Amino acid sequence: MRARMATAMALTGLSLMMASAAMAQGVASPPGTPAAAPDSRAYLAQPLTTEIFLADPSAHVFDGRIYVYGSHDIEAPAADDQPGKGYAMRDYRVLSMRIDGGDVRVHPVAFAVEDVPWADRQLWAPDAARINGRYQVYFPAKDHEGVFRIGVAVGDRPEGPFRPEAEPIAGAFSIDPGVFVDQDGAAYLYAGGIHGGQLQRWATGVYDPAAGNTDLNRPDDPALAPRVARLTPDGLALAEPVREVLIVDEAGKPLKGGDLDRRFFEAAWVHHYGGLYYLSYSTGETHNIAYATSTSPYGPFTWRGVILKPVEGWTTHHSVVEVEGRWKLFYHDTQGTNRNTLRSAKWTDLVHEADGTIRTIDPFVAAAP
Ligand code: FUB
Repeated sequence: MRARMATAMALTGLSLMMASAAMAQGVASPPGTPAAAPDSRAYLAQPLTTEIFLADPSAHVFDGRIYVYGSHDIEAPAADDQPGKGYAMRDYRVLSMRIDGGDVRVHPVAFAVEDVPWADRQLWAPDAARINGRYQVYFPAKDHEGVFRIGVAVGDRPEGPFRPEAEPIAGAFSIDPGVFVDQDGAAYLYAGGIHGGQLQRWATGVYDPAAGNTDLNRPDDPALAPRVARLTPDGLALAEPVREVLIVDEAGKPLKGGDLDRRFFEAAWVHHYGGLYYLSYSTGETHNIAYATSTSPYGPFTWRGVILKPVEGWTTHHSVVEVEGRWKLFYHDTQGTNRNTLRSAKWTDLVHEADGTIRTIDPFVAAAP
């Protein structure tokens, strides 16, 4: 908790991230400049690369190599006229590395906002999947009316380049797409994020800007939930209307909007382990990566606990991936920058316990004496 105090004190939600760049203390170190962890602690892991800033890491293993798809963070002018405006990413870069973490490569621009006819700005957290032998990147961006939509871009190689489709995916909206390919080959698109991610504006199924920049402001009602839909076999469209992914407590009751320690904020990710589907996500202003389990990819998912305690920086976003029999957590923090919008991707081991829970990870360790 103390780790992000410098920035979190002034922030209450992604809706205020437009202010974050302006208020952030300190100057970004150029990539390559290491930094000490706060409070005499040490970071659990180091950035995968210091060549660029890469956030929201979605990792996949393709043909024996790890590929990390993430947001390419850049220095952007701060502004406070729009939630999240400081997160002004303009292109995607893919990182790849050997299974053991060696031979890290940052590949050339995979595609840029100029390549996407429908998109205007803010290429936020992407994911990728291999479907029918092609590599497809799913990504959110604001359209020319300022509405977050989700697009797909297709390539022949895992590192790109990718050709964006001319239109966003019909029926998909908000941010943070995550694609889960089940054992039977069916692919599911999860998405959503409240506050700057605009999910609250889709509560009725129709976009309503009057719903504002936070949530529904109904703390005793069920929380806003991520959306899911099965994809068509080519992965380019939804095969069905999106539905809500319900997250419930131990008694089967939906988590409430005011349950800030447990309710969904953004960054939905699904993996399958030991016969269960695991949905993990950021809790936003409480800065945890939480998880819930289900026997169906559609849910309902029952809240189980915390995978990752708060990292340095306001946002937290992750992926959970099996790498040749060992499970890994990919995540990000603001090591070396003290800027919420300049983040670096990291990885560490993740342990599934025998009872189906996941061992909680602390992104800090005690510093050596
Ligand atoms: O990187 C921009 C946004 O910040 C992502 O879409 C969210 O998940 C948060 O990490």
